[in-house]
Amino acid sequence: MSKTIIISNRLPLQLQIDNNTIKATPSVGGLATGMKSVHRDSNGVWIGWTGLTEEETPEELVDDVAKAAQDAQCVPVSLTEEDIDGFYYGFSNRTIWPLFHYFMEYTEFEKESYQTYVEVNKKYAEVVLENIEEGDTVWVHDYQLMLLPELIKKERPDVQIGFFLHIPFPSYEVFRTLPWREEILKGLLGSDLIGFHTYDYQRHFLSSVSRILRHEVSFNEITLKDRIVTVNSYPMGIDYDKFADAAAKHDAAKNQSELQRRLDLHIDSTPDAKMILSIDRLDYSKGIANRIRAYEYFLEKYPEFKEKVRLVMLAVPSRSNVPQYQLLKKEVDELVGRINGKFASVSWTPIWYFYRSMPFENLIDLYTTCEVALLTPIRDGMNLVAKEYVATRTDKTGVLILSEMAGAAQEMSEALIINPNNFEEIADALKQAMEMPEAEQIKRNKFLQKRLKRYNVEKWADDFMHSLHDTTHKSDIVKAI
Ligand code: ADQ
Repeated sequence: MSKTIIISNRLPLQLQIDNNTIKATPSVGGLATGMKSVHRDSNGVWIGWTGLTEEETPEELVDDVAKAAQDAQCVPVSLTEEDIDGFYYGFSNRTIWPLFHYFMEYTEFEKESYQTYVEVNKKYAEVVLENIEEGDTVWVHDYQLMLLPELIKKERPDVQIGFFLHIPFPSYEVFRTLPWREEILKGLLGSDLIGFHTYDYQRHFLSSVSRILRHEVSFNEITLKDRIVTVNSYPMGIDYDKFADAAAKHDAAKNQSELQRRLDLHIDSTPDAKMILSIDRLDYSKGIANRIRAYEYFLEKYPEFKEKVRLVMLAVPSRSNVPQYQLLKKEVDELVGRINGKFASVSWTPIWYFYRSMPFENLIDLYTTCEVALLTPIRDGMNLVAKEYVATRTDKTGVLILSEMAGAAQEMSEALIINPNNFEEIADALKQAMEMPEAEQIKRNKFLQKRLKRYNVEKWADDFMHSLHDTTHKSDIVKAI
């Protein structure tokens, strides 16, 4: 029976060693939840790294790692510390991530880390090739594995390969600066279908393929010697019901979390104050420092809102081995300290800053309690937090302020869309959000919710898989000609 093999840098489960035994916990990110149903229904495996390096895994636990992965229908790729250094912290996060998010000044071009990226992509390919059977379909995810499609196609031309990029694809003028631009494009073209979140990323990719590799490109197809590669956009959705149901249960719950009790205490003490929420990984692409400065500007421009607002900012630690992330952490700490010092009164702290990951229940507490969400990425492939916030607004109140640089902005025009570099616009949007009548909030969120519910993550995965299966027919036609 044919199956779908999913491949991503990390597996949808986290392995840890606790008391010399392997502990597995499921990952909760967008990719893991999104692909859950494809994974479950396809009787296929998910291939990726467990989070434990070879050095961290004692010899006697190697079989237990494989067993824990197998129990979750997964196959681990074994990586060393050196691999992770060059492949993950190196080429993926110091070259591709900043370049594809237009942070040229952070982009490092290092031959050694590219070399490790090549070697690690080969390690993934080895595991994939060991697990492929005739008629299987392969779905590769994200920027860490852009060479993988070609490596698989070379050995198994019979296998249907899909690739989805979760981050933006930059314009040709930016992409062309990459010393390994041809290798990356050729790697991706091993796929039969390449998917992006938005039409713009798709367009940028096609333009790079036509200018750098000189392949014939028409509309959304690239013609190679022996086959056609289809390129299309599939805006990723969320598990809408999971968020909406959790929010409905939250509203009805008698036993509230400690966080919710504390939030309620503050609401009781200042009933006419509003809470503005922001949630992201601590990443320079998310525009966190700019957001704090824009909030400061808002308090200066509209001082009547002092003591009437509170910015609740949740940042999840991320890639803390990369120097830019350490600098950003310092910058955010200082900004929060400075602004709280400048504006705070005995009864009011303008910014509540949490630097940690939070359990799902607490995310729901924050989503459902805060009247405004302020998401200001400088660049963002999609931004699922924007969608999750809207999905949890059970009574349809709440205002979403969203950067036009997030892929999500293209589908969420009822939000207040801002340019994250324009403090004037952000301050005015905050004022508009504070004063927006409830009827208008409801009207806007009604449209947003309807769209998010219809095009949820399952539909996204289904659409991609259907298109991937359709590409078989196109390539058969080319072969027949
Ligand atoms: P990310 O950059 O990680 O993803 P995002 O899309 O916002 O960004 O997803 C973050 C996820 O983590 C959300 O599902 C959110 O609920 C969760 N999360 C955030 N803060 C948390 C916290 N403190 N504790 C626990 N969970 C938290 C990349 C791209 C995005 C793209 C996604 C999916 O950069 O642009 O939308 O992939 O393709």
